[in-house]
Amino acid sequence: MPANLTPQYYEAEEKYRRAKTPEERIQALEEMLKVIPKHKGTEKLQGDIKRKLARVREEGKKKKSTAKGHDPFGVEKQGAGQIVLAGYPNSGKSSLVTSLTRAKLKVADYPYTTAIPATGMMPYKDTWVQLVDSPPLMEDNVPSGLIGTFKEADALLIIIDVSTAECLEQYEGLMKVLQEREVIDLSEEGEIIAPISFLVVANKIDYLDAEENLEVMKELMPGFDPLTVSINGNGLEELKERLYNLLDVVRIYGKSPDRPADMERPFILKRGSTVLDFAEQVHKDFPEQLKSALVWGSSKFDGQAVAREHVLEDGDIVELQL
Ligand SMILES: Nc1nc2c(ncn2[C@@H]2O[C@H](COP(=O)(O)OP(=O)(O)OP(=O)(O)O)[C@@H](O)[C@H]2O)c(=O)[nH]1
Ligand SMILES: [Mg+2]
Repeated sequence: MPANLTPQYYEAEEKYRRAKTPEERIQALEEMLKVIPKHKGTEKLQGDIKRKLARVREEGKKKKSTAKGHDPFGVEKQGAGQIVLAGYPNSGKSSLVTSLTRAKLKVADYPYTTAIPATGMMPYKDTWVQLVDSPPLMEDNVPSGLIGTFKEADALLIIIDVSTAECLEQYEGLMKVLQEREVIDLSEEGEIIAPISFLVVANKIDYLDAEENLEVMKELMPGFDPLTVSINGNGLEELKERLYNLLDVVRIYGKSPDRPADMERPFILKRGSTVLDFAEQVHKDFPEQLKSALVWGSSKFDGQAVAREHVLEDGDIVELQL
């Protein structure tokens, strides 16, 4: 018997898919049970949802009871992507996250202020990028768990403090430890071939000797040309853009037939994703049901029917026809 699921049901299921916390998951599953059409054709699905609900409630309880064993270095991803900061003590990691997000983090003029990762959400265009502040990293001081945080990230932001003449040692030290721990890789020519995308910034450029320190570094390392920033505003707008670009994603807006597109909450997909990838993200059953899709943006004309393999571009509006 066909399930004949309603738009309300798919909406609730989408909420479930997008849920970040056990509480949100429970709420969405409860809603799915409430709105699912009650007939023979949905009995199996109702059973599945009930079992899922029981499992998520159980996991929620367990999580609470083992809260002490929570791993602070396993940072749950949120928003369009996760970027983790890496830098020497006192280089300005917490200050930068504070400047770019609304997070309130401890900043101090002494080293080793930050002991565990902390997050902040950076608004960019109509989406958010998650920034993760981290405890300091040095060759002889690698906080246990931090390498795992780097490897799980979508990208890294490497901070060099150019207010000090030791900025070159900082850069070399960071690169060495990241390479030794296989977060990044170096080619035989010494070029960075990182499996993870990253950006290097020279922070504290507002300091008196900063420009000079950076010049010395550039002379010693031809080709080295980091973005210069300072927490009082230098380069921060460009930094936001470069951070977002590191994620290499596109924003796609969903449209239901006979309704205007939802321009408030874009779906985030890796650049190069197709209509089929989009359908999969909206609902796991959609790729199978997909008959065609209408696209506004990357198509030749607005509302053009395109193939499943059509590559979507940033800002596209897509109406899936099932
Ligand atoms: N003038 C100036 N000061 C900065 C800048 N960035 C950070 N600072 C100062 O540098 C000091 C260290 O900043 P933090 O943000 O705590 O540095 P951190 O890298 O998080 O330090 P740890 O947590 O110890 O690793 C603070 O006194 C900040 O106010 C900057 O761009 N310009
Ligand atoms: Mg800090």
